[in-house]
Amino acid sequence: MDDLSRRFDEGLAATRAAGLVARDYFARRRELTVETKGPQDFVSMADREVEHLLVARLRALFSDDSVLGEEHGRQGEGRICWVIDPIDGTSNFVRGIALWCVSVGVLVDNVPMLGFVYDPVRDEMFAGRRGAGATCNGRPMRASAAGVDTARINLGFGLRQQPERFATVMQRLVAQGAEFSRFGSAAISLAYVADGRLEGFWENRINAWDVCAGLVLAVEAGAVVEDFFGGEGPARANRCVAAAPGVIAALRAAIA
Ligand code: LIP
Repeated sequence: MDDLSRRFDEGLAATRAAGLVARDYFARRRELTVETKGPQDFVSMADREVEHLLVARLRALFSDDSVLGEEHGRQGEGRICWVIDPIDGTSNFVRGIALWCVSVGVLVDNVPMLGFVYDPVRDEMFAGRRGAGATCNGRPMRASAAGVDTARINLGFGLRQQPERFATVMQRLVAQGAEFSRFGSAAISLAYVADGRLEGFWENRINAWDVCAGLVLAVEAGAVVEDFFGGEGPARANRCVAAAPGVIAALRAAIA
């Protein structure tokens, strides 16, 4: 078994186990103390504990690998890096809205190679490996074949973004005939683009842990994806663009 195959199997198992722990916290969310890291930026013990469990498990298995997590930052220097968002969609999670997931990606020399997005409420495991396809609970995924006039594109908005710019993109999409929505979970958005449930996703300044896994899924399902990591690695917030082939031109025109 090659190195990435082992990481695929272990990463999938670890993401599922983490999701089940997160789901238990979700069921008891009224007992959680919710803190804010900044305006509209929530965190609770659930995020910290799930990340801690994932990091401990993955580092015990792959001690030479590095890890980058939303809550605890970077550990290690290895060229294989596990990029972890313990709960993507924390704002939904703490409000009791069942639209969040555990997201775990693997970068090799800053190229996203593996991705796992697990929605434990719906028991949907989205998994992908670069060059080998992407699946939802084992079923191969394919990006949508729709054109812009039947497209729905998810837009991400964080406070790092200028509201005027966000509004302009929304207006331009609607003017081209597309529908838009906002989920509050970039990882679920990208998994849904991969599975043809949505035609696109855009967010202007977003962190690597929100999108690393989902980008692998989208690429492998045949969506058009912009290079997020470039030569710079996962340290910097960047723009995330992913869309079905028939919609990418309209999305690019809207965000130009
Ligand atoms: C959040 C996202 C959301 C995005 C925010 C934020 P968190 O991640 O995935 O969709 O708009 O910028 O980063 O904080 O829930 O992991």
